[in-house]
Amino acid sequence: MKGVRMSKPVVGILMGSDSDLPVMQEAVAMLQEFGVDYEMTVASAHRTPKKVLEYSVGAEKRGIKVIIAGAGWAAHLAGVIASHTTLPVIGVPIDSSPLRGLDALLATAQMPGGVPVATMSIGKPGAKNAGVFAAQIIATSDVKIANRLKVFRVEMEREVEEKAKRLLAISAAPAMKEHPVAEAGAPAKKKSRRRRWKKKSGGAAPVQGPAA
Ligand code: RP5
Repeated sequence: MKGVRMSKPVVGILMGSDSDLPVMQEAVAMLQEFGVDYEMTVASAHRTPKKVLEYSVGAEKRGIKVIIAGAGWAAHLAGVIASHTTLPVIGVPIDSSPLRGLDALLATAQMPGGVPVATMSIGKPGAKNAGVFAAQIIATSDVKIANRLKVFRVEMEREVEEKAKRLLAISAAPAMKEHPVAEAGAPAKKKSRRRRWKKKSGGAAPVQGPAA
């Protein structure tokens, strides 16, 4: 993948391979939503260590304020970047290996004291949060972006309320059983242990109390 660069990027997005792009695209979408300028390229801690070093050392001087690093497998990318810069580094563990990102999560999160990586959750939601989190950092000195983040929260709240209203309407309707959410809903109520015992023995169930 060729590097992508906006006019005055303040967030740098690095990923270990172009195969990580479908996940990291979520971070890009968030930065675009909040109007944060970013640049993006492929750099691998293992395959192109010199590029990672050069990028990390030069980023601050070029005006980058936050670095997002996404990698899969033994994901050392975010940690290696963090070791070369004091810029905040956000790590996204990518679910590209047979271990479905658990390896990348541990490799990204388990940094030794003194060299932090703000580790997001595995995969697309993590990449999305990386974009939001980077915007939140930039927003500490940019009121326009701060306001967009506030609008984003309000919209999220409204969406959840709409979902709740839809669910209420479904549960009130007679055809509720046909709705997939309702069908997959609460399992049939289990009889209590006390009632089951009573039925089996034909007598009163024992009442649990302190041992004599
Ligand atoms: C990691 O290895 C990359 O971040 C990617 O998730 C994974 C696989 O890379 P490719 O073999 O697809 O290039 O370094």
